[in-house]
Amino acid sequence: MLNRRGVLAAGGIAAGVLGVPQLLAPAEGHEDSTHDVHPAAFQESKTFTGTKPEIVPWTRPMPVPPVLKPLVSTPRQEIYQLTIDKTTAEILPGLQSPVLGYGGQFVGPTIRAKTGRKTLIMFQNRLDEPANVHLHGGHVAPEHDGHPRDLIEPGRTRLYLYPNTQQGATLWYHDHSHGTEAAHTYLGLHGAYVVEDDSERGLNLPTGAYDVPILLRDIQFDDSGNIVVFDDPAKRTVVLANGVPQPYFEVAARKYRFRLVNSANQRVFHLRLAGTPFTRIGSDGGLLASTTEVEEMVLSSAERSDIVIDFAKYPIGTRIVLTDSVAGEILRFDVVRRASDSSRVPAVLRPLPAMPYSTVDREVDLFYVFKPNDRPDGVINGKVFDMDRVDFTIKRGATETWLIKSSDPAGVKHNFHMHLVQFRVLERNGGAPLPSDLGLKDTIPITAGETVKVQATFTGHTGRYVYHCHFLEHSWIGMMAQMEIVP
Ligand SMILES: [Cu+2]
Repeated sequence: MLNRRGVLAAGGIAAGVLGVPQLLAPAEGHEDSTHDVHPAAFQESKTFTGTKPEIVPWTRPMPVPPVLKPLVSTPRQEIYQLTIDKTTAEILPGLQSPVLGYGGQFVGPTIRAKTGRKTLIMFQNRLDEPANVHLHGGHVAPEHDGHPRDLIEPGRTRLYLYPNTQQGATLWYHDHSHGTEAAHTYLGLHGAYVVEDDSERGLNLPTGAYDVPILLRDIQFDDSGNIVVFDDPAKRTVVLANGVPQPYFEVAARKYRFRLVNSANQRVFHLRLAGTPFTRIGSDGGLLASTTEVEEMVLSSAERSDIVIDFAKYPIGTRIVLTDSVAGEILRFDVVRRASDSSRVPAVLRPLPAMPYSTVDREVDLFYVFKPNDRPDGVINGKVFDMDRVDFTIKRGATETWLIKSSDPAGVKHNFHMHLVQFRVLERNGGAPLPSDLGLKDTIPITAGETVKVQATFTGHTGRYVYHCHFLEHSWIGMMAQMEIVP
């Protein structure tokens, strides 16, 4: 069912022992004894044999992924070409690690789309195994959604059409190929996709060079500096900001909009900013109704948060460090120069769409099923993902309330991502939503014992889409299900 071949097939990339139970998190007393892939096969692909270079904090700048240039640009559509490559990246200083990358870049180029103008991207798969592309948070037709069954075979190309009929938002694109999505995304197939929206111009938020995506993720290296693909996620202790560990980012003393994306396979960031609150303006699906201050920003895998930091309040020479409760210091902003600034951060941003009356209630339960002498299954409502099974049939246009819960016996953290729609969190554990639940959402964290009530309206497209835990090693072992939107 699950294809492990792909884990290997990232050729030339070292991986650790396929300790799947550790990978899946803390299952006390669970013994792992079976592997579909012999660990020796991983060891053979190790590239580096010396000593892992030391990361010296704040010695390298944070790169800003370049914006992809269209081949054709008209007011109605833009056409792009992008490869899916094996490549290398200097993640540890002085070592070129074998990775995967869109356009040959470890953090893929940023695609800047516009509400009301189509984006067409011809992806060419230059890997030795199937891959595909999912626009996370995108409202797209099923054949362009990167459904796990829709693969781009090696050497082939596939055209993806993104209609951009949704409001401005920070989305991202990553691999979603069946059985290999976790390895591919971890090894580098991820990039930002920003939907710009002319209707937001009047707000006068920071733009241009002052609007910067920051993709945060983690990675594990062995003692020689080889990337470890599948081991205990707690060992993914190296946190990257746009592909570099502990970089600095030089800023002018003015306002910046940062689009934070948690692109880690399975991690919940708890971010803080040098004792000052974050000024939060956007979530997964676009702007919040109003600007919100938060002391700590919780961001689980695949969630996004747009923030504004006004560096004008700091003297030149000030250094402001972004920290995570587990990883510690991950990124430093260095205020290096003065700059004029006519941008603003309005208190009121954009009203959220009205919520229609919900007519259908559903329940979704994410958990593990542990088995003796085997890896656990990830299940939703007791079932392992089956591409040929439709779990929920939904009438197009319907508004539904889903109770998302996790009765996980091992107390494992999960999260939940629904394709096609942006939903709203109505309640968490019977009470008010968390600050991180505000606005339009497509992904939320869900810890064992929690219940989260969300509401979604399934407008537009018909067809089959998946919903799943976005801890990608969890969806990889089955914690995914399928809905079909019918006319
Ligand atoms: Cu999970």
